[in-house]
Amino acid sequence: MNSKLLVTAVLTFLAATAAQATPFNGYIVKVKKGSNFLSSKAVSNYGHVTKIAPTSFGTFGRLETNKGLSDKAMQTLANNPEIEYIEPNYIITINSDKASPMDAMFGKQWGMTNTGKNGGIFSPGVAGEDINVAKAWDITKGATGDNTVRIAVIDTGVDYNHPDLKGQMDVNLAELNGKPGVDDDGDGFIDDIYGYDFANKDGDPADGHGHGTHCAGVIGASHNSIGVAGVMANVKIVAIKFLSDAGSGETIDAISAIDYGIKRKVQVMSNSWGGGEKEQSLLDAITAAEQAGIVFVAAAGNESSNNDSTASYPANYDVSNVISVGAFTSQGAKSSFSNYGLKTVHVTAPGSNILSTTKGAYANMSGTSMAAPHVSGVVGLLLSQEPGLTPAQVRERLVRTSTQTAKLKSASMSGGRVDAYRALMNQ
Ligand SMILES: [Ca+2]
Ligand SMILES: [Ca+2]
Ligand SMILES: [Ca+2]
Repeated sequence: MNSKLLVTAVLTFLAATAAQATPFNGYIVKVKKGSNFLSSKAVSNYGHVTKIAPTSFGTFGRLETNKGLSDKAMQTLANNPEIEYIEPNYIITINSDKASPMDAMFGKQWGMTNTGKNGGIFSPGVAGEDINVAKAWDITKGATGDNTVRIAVIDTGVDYNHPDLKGQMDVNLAELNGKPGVDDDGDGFIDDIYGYDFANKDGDPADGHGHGTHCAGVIGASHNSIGVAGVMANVKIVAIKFLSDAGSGETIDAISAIDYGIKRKVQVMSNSWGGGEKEQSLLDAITAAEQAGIVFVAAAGNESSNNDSTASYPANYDVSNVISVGAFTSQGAKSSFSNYGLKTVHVTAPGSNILSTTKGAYANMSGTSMAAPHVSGVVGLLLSQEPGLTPAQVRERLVRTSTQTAKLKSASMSGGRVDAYRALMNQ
């Protein structure tokens, strides 16, 4: 009787964590009267009890683990006759201040919150030169994103098993629960659970390079107490690989990648790649995405050149859904490598010395490649709040609500840096 209730409680908790990653520190275990489970050897199979609270309404322990508990471990503990229940030990903050993510490395993410000290070894940074996203997260509705927003990372793949990304992926359940080697959902792609790999023509978009995983982390690394925090706490990332593990690819595969994103009904495509000349096929693919209402965010390029006079593709395709993104440093200046252009680069975002997820780890990377996913994340936040916006309206909003600065005046059309808070508030 009792155990049935406990199982329900566990399942409720699992559903809750899937919906939103609320930060917590270990687990609260309530033991039954007279139990010495908290000081027993059995508990060490799961972690360490670092706090015991004996109260008038029962005895509770804080169980800390290195990696969190698996669903199976939660179930086993919930079924233990000595335990009344187990649940996450949520972090509680005062209501008047912003709820900063508790992620261990968040303090190093200057692009999210620039403290003037976290810009890196060579440049401590200037406080406030960031995308103002912590303030955006304070707005209640849609402020940390929405699980209905799907963002395609079109790149070298994504490490979908990364502890900071595995809960953030868009999972094709028909394939997950289907048969290997069979196209279970009949979409034309075999075993495409997390996305697809157009470089190797298979259903596994794992990232052998690290670049795509870095971009994915900027957009949506889990707000979970470990590692880094993405612009969006709630998001569904689709991994679309067309660049090889060496970091290069072909247009033919790029257009397949875009087509696949349209089929997966993503709202945003994040593109941190470029090269080649103007091509009709790529223009057609981007136009098809536009007609499907998809925002196409593109890195402006890393040649330090003016895109108004020397076009960089795909950023320079003149389609209303393309948002071309240049990069700025922790000092608020245009990154030296970043392309610029008052007419053809729309906005700028953090791109120098950016900490994010990489293949099984974390690393700093620099490039307009890092700036673009910051913008993809902000677009995701905006579409969570206002799902009816057209790509052209999204672009106009980001340009108009950017915070203008003297240092970025001639870097892009916006004359400043993307501001998540102002974009969401439309001010
Ligand atoms: Ca399929
Ligand atoms: Ca299958
Ligand atoms: Ca995290």
